[in-house]
Amino acid sequence: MRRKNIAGTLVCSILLIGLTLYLAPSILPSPLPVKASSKTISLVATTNGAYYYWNSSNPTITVTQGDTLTIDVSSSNSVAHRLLIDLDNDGYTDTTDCGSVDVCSNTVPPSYTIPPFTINSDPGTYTYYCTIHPTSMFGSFVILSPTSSVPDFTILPSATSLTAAQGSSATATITLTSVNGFSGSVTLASAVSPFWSPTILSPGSINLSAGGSASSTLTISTSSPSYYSTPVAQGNYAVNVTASSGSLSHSTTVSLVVGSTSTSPPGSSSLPVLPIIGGMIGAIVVVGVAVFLIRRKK
Ligand SMILES: [Cu+2]
Repeated sequence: MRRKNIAGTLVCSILLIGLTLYLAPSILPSPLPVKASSKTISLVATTNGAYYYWNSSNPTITVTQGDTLTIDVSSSNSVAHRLLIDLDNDGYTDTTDCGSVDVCSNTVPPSYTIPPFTINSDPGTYTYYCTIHPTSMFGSFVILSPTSSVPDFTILPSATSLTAAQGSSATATITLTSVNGFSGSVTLASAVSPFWSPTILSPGSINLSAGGSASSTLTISTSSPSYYSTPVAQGNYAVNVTASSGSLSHSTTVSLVVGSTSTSPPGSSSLPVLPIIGGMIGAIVVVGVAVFLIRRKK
């Protein structure tokens, strides 16, 4: 009896794990946008050859709107320097807006720490200076939007699996969607493996507008190509569709099952297989737990 209980527990556990894995993809959270954070940067006035620079090379400072920033300003020499971040784009000469719009340090040396402040200015590229050496000590101050990152696009087929009889054709819609403000021309290409016939994408090039989406129709003919005497063989094929724009490239694969002209293609059952399996697993788990509990009572 004891051995049976252990076996029952084991079976229930395995079934529960199976059910969890089956349900998991639908309950996983989607990725979150980049969030603002607290940052501390340090700028040191240094000598490089005949000129003064910030940190030897005037590095580009990149922050995200909403960030809380602390800036440590210091000098490696005895000459006076003063940092000004020109957030209203009126140049380094106007120091009357220091502390209201522009962010400024006191004169260094000695070193000075600008107390933590929140980046509220619009995303964009600004300039930071030394108000005393503005022709050599200046660099870019970039504010990124907190919600968007790199402009990109996604590719999504209307179906991941297609079926077609020999001598006919199969179609799917390929949808491209702009992400993070992407806009531009995207070129589409497709190939079937193992190779047996060309595919058609109409249109073959899509102009995406920022935030928009557009589609192309993928058609795969299973008619015998004119240079073959035999029709396209029955079996499983993979159709790969690639969308590219500049250095960006994304692809998706649609599986294709070619069946005979008279019978239904293999594996093309119209019954939704996964939900049925899920339901069966669920039922087995319920029965298993019930049997286990009843036995335990005895
Ligand atoms: Cu300076």
